Amino acid sequence: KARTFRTWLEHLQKTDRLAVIDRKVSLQYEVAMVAKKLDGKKASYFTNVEEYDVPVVSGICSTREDFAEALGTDQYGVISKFSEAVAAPAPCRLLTKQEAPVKENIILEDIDLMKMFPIPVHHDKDSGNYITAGLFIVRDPVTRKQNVSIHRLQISGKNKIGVLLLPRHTFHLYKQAEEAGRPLECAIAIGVDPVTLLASQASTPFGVDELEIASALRDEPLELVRCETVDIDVPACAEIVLEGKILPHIREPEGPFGEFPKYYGPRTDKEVIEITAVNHRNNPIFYTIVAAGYEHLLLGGIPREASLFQSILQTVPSVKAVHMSPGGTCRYHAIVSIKKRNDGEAKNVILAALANSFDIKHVVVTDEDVDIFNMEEVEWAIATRYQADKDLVVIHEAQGSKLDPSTRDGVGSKMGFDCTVPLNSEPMQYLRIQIPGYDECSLDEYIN
Ligand code: FMN
Repeated sequence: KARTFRTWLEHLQKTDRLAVIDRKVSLQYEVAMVAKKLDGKKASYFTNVEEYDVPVVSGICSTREDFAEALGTDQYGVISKFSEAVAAPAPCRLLTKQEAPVKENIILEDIDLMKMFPIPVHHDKDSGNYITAGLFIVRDPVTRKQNVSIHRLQISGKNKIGVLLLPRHTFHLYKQAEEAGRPLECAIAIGVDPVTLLASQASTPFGVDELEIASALRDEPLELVRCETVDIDVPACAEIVLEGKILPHIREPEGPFGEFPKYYGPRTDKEVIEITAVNHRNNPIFYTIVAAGYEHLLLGGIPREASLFQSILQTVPSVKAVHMSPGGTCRYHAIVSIKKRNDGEAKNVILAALANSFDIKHVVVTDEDVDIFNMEEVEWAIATRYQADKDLVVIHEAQGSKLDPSTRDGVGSKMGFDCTVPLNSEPMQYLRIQIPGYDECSLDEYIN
């Protein structure tokens, strides 16, 4: 089902989760508007984008269940399946050019991205048209390992792109190249299967190839093919692959751009990519992720949960589940359930969670009976199992997310709520009220 972008779309259509929009739509806001209205409900497939023959798709996975299904598991198996793949990446398989669908069309001259593809404008203050769903692939020239991530890409000219590279793996490789006076070669793969898309977001030590994590998640090698103008291997079934290089010592204005916290990231001088080749399948489909939609949030959230779970496990082995909730942008709020065995343990969970990622700002720890994917249950635990004088942890002046507007350029406070029941409490004090037979009762037997 989830082998390629197209087979996943076919699967969504068969299961009535693909809304086909034949009405003519504008690239400016209208694609984003309709996709956002369908967010969390259905994927959108725009067949008639003003001035373009190429259709646009958005929202291919906008619920946790969608990702679970693509991974061949259920909601509760997502984190363990992802963690296993991160721990044991598997090799990819290189196809020949003739075997690779993305090589059906290769364009090396007169590249004009906006003429070729319907690249939308999403939010009112966005600086222009953005590619938001491209796997950004680079290679470490020393180890020859590839690195994959997603970056917002502003169309700045016919074959020129402005890119936001936060200081992680891709940025590190770019700085190495720039210091040596060289460009960093890159490839951008648009329209891949949801499993490969999710794998691109894995938090791994430097040197791990996320495409190999995709192979492990798929239980079969991901098929790759060599690029034309750069020394990079890309998913052979991608809809579109752009090839290019990030230029050394050049910075140009990029942004503002509506980001995952539902605020704008600022306009500043950023790195610039020159595109040297375009590859695409016959009848390509353009794929866009509307920033701050569930798809965007979950893509970051699920791999973060896998990494967070492993961090807490080292400190408190009785951790049961973790949830980075959408209201917390799937980055800033961590909810953790544990089977408490020692007093004080929940505070250790708070410390471990805050140490896992600078993005995590608020942590709520509950007992295992609380369904942490149900935010009403979480609020109930805060309301009835928490006292601010002894259950609150506050840390001042720590590094947080620069995209959180309430921080001072990323510096701000952290907070943890211990909502676990004291181990020595009276049994009746925290006994949940229960109606015998409630869980098994089916209303159909009582109401026609
Ligand atoms: N990270 C950035 O540095 N800049 C971006 O513009 C950016 N945009 C993203 C857009 C989407 C839709 C998603 C899902 C993620 C985005 N990210 C961005 C996050 C990175 O892709 C992600 O953190 C990745 O795991 C980093 O990989 P690396 O540590 O191997 O470099």
